[in-house]
Amino acid sequence: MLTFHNPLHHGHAPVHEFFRGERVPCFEKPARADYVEAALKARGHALQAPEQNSSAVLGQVHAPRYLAFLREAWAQWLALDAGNAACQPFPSVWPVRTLRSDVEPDNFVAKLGLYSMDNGSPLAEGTWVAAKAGADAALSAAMRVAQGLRAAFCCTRPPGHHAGPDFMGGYCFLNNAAVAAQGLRNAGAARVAVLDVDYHHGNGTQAIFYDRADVLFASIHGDPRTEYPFYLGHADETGAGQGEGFNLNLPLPAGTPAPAWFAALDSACARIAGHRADALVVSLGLDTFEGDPISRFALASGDFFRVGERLARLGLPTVFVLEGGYAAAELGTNAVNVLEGFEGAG
Ligand code: OKP
Ligand code: ZN
Repeated sequence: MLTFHNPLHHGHAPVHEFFRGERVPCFEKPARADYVEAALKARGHALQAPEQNSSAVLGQVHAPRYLAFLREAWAQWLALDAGNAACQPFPSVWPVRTLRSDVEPDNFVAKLGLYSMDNGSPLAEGTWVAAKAGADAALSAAMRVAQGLRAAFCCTRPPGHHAGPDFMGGYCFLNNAAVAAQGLRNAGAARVAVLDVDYHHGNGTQAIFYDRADVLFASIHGDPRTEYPFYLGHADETGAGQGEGFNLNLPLPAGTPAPAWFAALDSACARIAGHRADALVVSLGLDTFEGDPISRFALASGDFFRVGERLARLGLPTVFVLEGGYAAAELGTNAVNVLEGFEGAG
């Protein structure tokens, strides 16, 4: 499958995240994408550098002040205190209910709270450059599909589906799947569907398209009562305004075995077929794998071929965008199994 990779992802390499207040090594690490690239090459899939500039499309899915913040973030962090080059920034204050989020403070770590949904999305020196190149790769895949290719894959990190209109979160900064979907709309697709199969609900993608009828968002994920992102992803979130009926959440309990997961995939595919979409974007998280260290579904490596086969049966031009998956050494096998399952059923 034609794959656009992110040649700049290594610049996003924060050292630690927090678990129960303690520093632990980042789960979302450069080796993840390296493993996927290695598996793609080993199995004969060509890798290409991004060939589109996503700046304009980013402006359609993210708020201008958030994009400006992210672009300047590392420089502002360095300017805050001497010695910050060797440290990781951490938000100081989050503007929760009753606090104002319309006024952007000057203090960088306060601003970081304004634009963060969690304490677990560390910034590094190369975060903006890496995230921007990933969005460029996602748009590149979408444009090839818009031009008639059956399918393309965007192999990138950091992931994107938790990043909302004006916030980062869950290791995500720019919403690559939203960029792909909006790019397809701009290129003439009247209706687009985004299917998110990552273990974690794609709250950012849902938020970006929640009041729109042109982009259907469907997601299969761990029940937010017990799983990240906790504050979105329930079944009663069906869309708002014009977008009412164009959001489908299929939360499943942690520990759900593969057969029930595939039944949910059938339900999501039925809804997507009903949307009469012109194109499909798949937020391809592989953390549904039984060996994932931070997730609790039970797909085996061989099951991922069936995921690709089922998606191919929708018969839609399809853009795959890499999201999560933290069993790094198996990530490449699992990702390429989906892509080859899709191509084999094509
Ligand atoms: C991103 B994606 C584990 C903390 C997990 C957030 C998980 C984000 C997942 N100790 N924190 O959807 O795969
Ligand atoms: Zn995930």
